[in-house]
Amino acid sequence: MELSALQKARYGYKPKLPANVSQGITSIALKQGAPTESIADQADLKALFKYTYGKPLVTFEKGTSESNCRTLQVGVILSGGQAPGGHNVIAGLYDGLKKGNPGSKLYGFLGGPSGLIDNKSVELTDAVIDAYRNTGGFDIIGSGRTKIETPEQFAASLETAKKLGLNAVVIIGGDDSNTNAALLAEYFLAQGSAVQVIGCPKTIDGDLKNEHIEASFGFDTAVKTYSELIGNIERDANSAKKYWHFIKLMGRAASHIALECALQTQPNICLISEEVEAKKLSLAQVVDQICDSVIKRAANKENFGVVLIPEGLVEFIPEMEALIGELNDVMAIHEQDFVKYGDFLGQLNFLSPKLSAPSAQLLMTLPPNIAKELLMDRDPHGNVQVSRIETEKLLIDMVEKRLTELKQERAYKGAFSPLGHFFGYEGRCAFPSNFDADYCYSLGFSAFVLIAAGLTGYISSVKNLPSPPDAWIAGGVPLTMMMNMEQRHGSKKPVIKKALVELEGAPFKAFAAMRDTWAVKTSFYYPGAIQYYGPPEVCDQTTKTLQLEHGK
Ligand code: FBP
Repeated sequence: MELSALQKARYGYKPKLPANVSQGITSIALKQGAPTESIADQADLKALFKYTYGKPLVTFEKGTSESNCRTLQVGVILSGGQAPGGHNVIAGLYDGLKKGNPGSKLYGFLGGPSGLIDNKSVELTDAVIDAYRNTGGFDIIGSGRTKIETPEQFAASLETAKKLGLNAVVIIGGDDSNTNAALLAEYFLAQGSAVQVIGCPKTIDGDLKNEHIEASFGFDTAVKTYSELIGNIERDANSAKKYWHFIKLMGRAASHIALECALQTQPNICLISEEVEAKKLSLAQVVDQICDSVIKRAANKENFGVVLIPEGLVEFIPEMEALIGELNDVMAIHEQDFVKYGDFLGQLNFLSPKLSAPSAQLLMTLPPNIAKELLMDRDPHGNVQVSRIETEKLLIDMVEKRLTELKQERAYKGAFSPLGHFFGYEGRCAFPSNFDADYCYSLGFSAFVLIAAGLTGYISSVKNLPSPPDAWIAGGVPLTMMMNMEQRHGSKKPVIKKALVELEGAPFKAFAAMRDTWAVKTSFYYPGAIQYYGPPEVCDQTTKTLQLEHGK
């Protein structure tokens, strides 16, 4: 295959490592902290995770550790949606293993967790790894969303690990996949197996973060890619002065992507799902908020603008949230019968009587395309596939109708030509930014050290991210520490808590301080494309979210 000039150049990029893992391989020693507790539901989680609950936080320090030179066999899985930098996690893990002992082996499970269940893997060699260094995508081994959940699947996973003689499995995934990693670690120990399980924090959504995991990888590159596109659209809007662009942005439940893109591009409106929920705003109130900006801008003869919409919005509008929650439970409980209905009307008639009266009424009054999208398959973790719900079209439709009403009420005379966009897949496989290239490589290398130290049930962590990489601190966080109990598929399950946008957090406050101005006055900001080569202020800037969260 012919390679692009950038791809060739990126092969030569040498990712930077934190100072606490960049000394000689036998000088990286483990430093243990105090035992930990889960963030909530401690008694339930202690009972469910008898072998892995309460382990200490760990970091690495200068010392001696011969165990880093053991011959190890490790399997790696890419799980869930693509995120820029996944290849570098694998490269960092591979380089760590080979530095420790050239006889160590890394196997890549094909197509996500199902590769472990079905024993489908390839050995990753120098040639394979070198062809994917610093590139986007998950195509090195593929990804998938299979959840390891039945007793048979757990047993098959252990069988595969035994057949390959694995010391450890590394699962690179989001909150659900790392929950799966925690369950697998516990299962292996409960079966008397020494196979270790280590997770890595991946997701463009940015919602796998907490005090110890400062960011999930891929967020940096994805938001920079979307912000470039939004900036370009803003400039087009400001040139032609005739369209209102409604841009839905990926991010699933959390609005981190939309918020970061707003901070980078200063659009007229950015809806934040978490605020909509906190203020219990109805769909009509959200629509009025947009109309207010359209009308005020029209008064200034600016019949154009940009609205950012987080893809999970519909799940946070109280009446929609109630409907989706009921649908999730009803569809899980009656799954066998529901799947028999192939057509939308049949499904609607089957489900409606099982819903509360307000939810049934709402489902019936929604535009048919939106109602249809709400009934689509859930993902294997029981989530609505919000990327497939055309919220931007729903809002365009409702804003158009409301503006017609407001022509009299508010003497609105402007023109409204809306265009809908959805940015999601465009950003998930971009060449990783220098930040993501370094961060991911460090996460992979840190995962190797955790394995060499004999740990299981941990997620690889790299902290102090707003500083340059040599000041980063690599280590590990017990997965159970990040868990609580939540309602899933109709019953309470242990899960890693999703980090949603905090309304008291600095990123939201910075946005809230400016949005009234942006809503009326054209204040667009054009960030341009990600730069890989050049001065650090152009190439190595972290996201505004990360900077603001760390008081920068
Ligand atoms: P992960 O949580 O697995 O990282 O996926 C992120 C995401 O890109 C979401 O933003 C989006 O809703 C979803 O994946 C889309 O899923 P799919 O790739 O299955 O269409």
